[in-house]
Amino acid sequence: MSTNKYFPDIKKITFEGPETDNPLAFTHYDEKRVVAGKTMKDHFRFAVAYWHSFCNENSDPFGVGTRDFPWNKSLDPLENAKFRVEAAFEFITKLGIPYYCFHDRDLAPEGKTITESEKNLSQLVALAKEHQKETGVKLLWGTANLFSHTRYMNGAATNPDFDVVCHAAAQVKAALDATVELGGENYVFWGGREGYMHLFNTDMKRELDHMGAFLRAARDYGRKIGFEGVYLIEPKPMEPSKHQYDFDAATVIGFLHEQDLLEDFKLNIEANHATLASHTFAHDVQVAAQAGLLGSIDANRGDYQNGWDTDYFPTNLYDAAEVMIILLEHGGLEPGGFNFDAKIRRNSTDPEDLFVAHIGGMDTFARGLLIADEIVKNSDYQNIRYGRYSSFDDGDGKNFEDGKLTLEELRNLAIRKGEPQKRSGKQELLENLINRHIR
Ligand code: XLS
Ligand code: NI
Ligand code: NI
Repeated sequence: MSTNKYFPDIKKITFEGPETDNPLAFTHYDEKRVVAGKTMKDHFRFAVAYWHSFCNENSDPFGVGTRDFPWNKSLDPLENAKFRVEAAFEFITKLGIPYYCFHDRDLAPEGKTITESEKNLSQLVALAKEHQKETGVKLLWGTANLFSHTRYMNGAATNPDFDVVCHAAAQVKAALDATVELGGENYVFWGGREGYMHLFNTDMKRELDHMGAFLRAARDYGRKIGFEGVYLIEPKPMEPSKHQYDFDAATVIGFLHEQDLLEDFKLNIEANHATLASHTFAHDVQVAAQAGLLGSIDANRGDYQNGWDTDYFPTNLYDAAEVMIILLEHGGLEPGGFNFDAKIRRNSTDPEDLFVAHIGGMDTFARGLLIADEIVKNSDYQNIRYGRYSSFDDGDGKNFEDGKLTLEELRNLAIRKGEPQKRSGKQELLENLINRHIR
């Protein structure tokens, strides 16, 4: 373990099982336990989000941050960034989570010039690399923060000003260099400011084409420097822009087709972004998975009453089980994982709260996996769900699926077959069946 300075009261978190009342132990996440042919560790590939856990002091539009950051010891932000790496790796190893994710600006502060920013980042990358080597912790994905700085107020890759696009490219280049240097398995694009506030001042078609050109250039550069991982686009429908271009999974898949990016890109589905788009978490996971494009997951949850990106830690077993069923049916996430893009609440100010929150999230998904495995293996769920389509398995139904029947032929079949029988959709039966397994 790297240090014992920043969370001195916390020992290594271990699995104690469902009966424990120790809040600093796992009840269900047992990294070595094999479920459906894989260890829990490999099913989830859980990651800590550097920004929420180590950069976000929990300020909100109404007040300054409430968290104490013992790693902010210096007046020099670059020095603090070095302490922050130490603190992060202490947390990560104590929690026993195998991965982390960062934005360039989480790891190192922006300098006065592009070159200075690049230097800052490479210093911190070198340090993070040492810690990774020492602890065995790995980088799930890197990304560039193309939304906080004022220069991006009108967009980054979709900015109407070419100079800003160049600046964004410089940042992505450095973030890709950092990701490759640290052995990152994926690279994420979340288009925070890629969208518009009003159509009156926006050439949407041109902006979308610029985004495509930008992503193709980034892809080519990454491949040139040896990035073999997956590029991920993270959909979100609104906030900070009124209308974000990467609205939801279906929109992004259409965009990837149109811009010829399907070979290299997949999706990073965030629970709270799916719900902001008026979908369920499971809906967007399903849309991505059935297209063969489910890359990774940002695990968090929204709030039934609040219409913004609350980024709560996930605690909903029903949602977790539903999503884990989809993952079991579609063969998992690798090289993606479950990144906790989630933050503790503003009034959660004890150092242990960050541990408790992650433990809760990991246990929720571990339970979700156990429930899903039971449902898939030992219930009628799949038979009822997929059995509804059995009339397409052979005969004319199969011919239709294979594109062999014309509209006239279908019409003639309708006459021959007569009025279809009523067939129940069995929704309540399935809902009850799922609930019976949630225990
Ligand atoms: C914000 C996004 C962001 C991305 C990474 O809503 O979820 O955190 O995951 O830029
Ligand atoms: Ni996210
Ligand atoms: Ni989010």
